[in-house]
Amino acid sequence: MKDSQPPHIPLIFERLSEEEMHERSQALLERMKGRRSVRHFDSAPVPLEILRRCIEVAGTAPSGAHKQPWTFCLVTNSEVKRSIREAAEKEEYENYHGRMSERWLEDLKPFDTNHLKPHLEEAPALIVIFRQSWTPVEDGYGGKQQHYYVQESVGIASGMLLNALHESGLATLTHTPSPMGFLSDILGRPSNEHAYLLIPVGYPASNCSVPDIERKNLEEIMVEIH
Ligand code: IYR
Repeated sequence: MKDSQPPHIPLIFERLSEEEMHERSQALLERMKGRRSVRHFDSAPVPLEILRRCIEVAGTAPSGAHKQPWTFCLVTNSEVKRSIREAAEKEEYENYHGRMSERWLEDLKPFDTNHLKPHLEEAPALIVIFRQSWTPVEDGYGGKQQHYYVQESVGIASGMLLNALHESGLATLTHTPSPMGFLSDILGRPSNEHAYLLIPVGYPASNCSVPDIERKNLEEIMVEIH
């Protein structure tokens, strides 16, 4: 059994004044209140370097045993986007015409969604997040390195990606066509990976509108125990 400790290094941490903490958290709240899911994109291209940097931000997320169990596929190729749209619409047609409950369809009415997904072609970029349940180990026997808390880890990284993209001036949609197996086929991902989230990214179309919905206020989402 190994008893050696991995090397530790001093933490770099800047302790801010309370005033600065207030300013920063308030400014972030105002920015984040403006984030909306967008379903109508301008087809103008977005700088790839920004997208890559945002994915790098997502890759700073914490993960179970630091396994970093994620792969981000950045897609701008029109033919690949079209294939993804066609496959997503096929699945969504089944969802909207039988697989989703009446109650579910009722709950979705304010969002004006249906099985048609033009945003998958209109958005200049799609980021498909894959979760890795394990990684292959080079032991000559087809070994597998197990991953832990994969859903939680990839969920956190996805949230950080949405935040980074919004902060960088881009609009997103968190899209979960279901089932998502077609994304592995189209993007040629290995069997240890499963599609987790499909995120169209771009600028909103000039005539873009969003549902007039309200967020729960702080009192509704928090209980305090002091
Ligand atoms: N995946 C379908 C349906 C859908 C489900 C939920 I929950 C939403 O918040 C929005 C849509 C679709 O993308 O249309």
